[in-house]
Amino acid sequence: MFSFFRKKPPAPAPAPEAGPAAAPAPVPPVAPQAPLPAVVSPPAAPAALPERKGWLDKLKAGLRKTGSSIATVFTGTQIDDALYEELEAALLMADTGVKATEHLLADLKKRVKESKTTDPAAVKGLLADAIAALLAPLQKPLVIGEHKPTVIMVAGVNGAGKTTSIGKLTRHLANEGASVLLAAADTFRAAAREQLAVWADRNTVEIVTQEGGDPAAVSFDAVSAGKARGRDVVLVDTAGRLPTQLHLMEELRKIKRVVQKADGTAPHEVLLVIDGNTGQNALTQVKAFDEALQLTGLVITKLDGTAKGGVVCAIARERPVPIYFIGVGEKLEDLETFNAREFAQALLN
Ligand SMILES: Nc1nc2c(ncn2[C@@H]2O[C@H](COP(=O)(O)OP(=O)(O)OP(=O)(O)O)[C@@H](O)[C@H]2O)c(=O)[nH]1
Ligand SMILES: [Mg+2]
Repeated sequence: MFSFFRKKPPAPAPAPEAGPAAAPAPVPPVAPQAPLPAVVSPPAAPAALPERKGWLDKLKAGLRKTGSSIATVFTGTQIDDALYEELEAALLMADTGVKATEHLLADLKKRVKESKTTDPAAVKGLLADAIAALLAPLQKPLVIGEHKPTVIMVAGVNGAGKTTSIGKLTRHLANEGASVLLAAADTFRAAAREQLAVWADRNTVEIVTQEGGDPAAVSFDAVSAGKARGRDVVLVDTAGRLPTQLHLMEELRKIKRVVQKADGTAPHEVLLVIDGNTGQNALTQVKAFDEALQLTGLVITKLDGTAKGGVVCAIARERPVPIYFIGVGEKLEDLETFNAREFAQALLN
């Protein structure tokens, strides 16, 4: 289950100033809607639910494909320098990065000392604690309903899984009774618009699209339409780009500015989607997109593949942007909320 929760809609925002884009198509006025019911998913402990367990197994299987050598470090009989050296190598191999690895080793040694354990198997449990503590600040629910609409802008490099994640997210939001409007701001490729339209179709939500249009103009229209039609969520899908493509990064900043012109409080969330298989480069992406857009959250996809997962520790240590969701497959249901403890356990599986 998703830990979305909704708060009461805020007081109406002041009318926006005229936007730079062509005036959006007139939208019929709608009667004010009743506030959405508060949906607060049960906190933590969902591991017993079969659905979540299935997801956890997928994550474990995915992380295990790396030949996960972290767990094998603890099969010996002694806690000695060799164990810590082996662990250091295993963490580095799993893309944890130098800084997070150093932090985890120091924290682990402290925990071992405090617990006075002499059993390597117990050290594994203590490492899980250390990783869970490191990752805890990244565990944060995506809040829907504080603003109407909640405008979520989605960015990332090519093929990271942006459009797929938007589709999955839309389905979960729709399941919770939220009305969703999609903005096809990836106007580069006709295929991209069509792909999003398929997701919109599957989820019976609306889509704002504009053939060959300007991504910022499409976003402006979508946010304006979302406001006028009283939608709960507007999701803006953008085209993939590398942080080194400076003009394309500037284009993202423009989309963000224009969205803000359509709604002074938006975007409420700026998400970066990262392919879990990107290794240490994922951290570079987080830093670059964060500097350009001030990210509010991350989605890490393809953790069912050969992802090593350790990079999540590097992100926690060096650029702790919350991870709202993780993707563990291509199907609609293969998106889950991030749980620090579960992830730590899956990493050491
Ligand atoms: N195995 C797996 N595949 C995924 C996951 N998320 C996305 N994919 C696949 O990754 C590929 C790219 O996904 P898209 O959603 O099109 O990626 P995108 O970021 O929108 O790509 P561009 O718009 O071209 O930049 C597709 O084949 C998806 O099915 C996941 O969690 N697991
Ligand atoms: Mg896409």
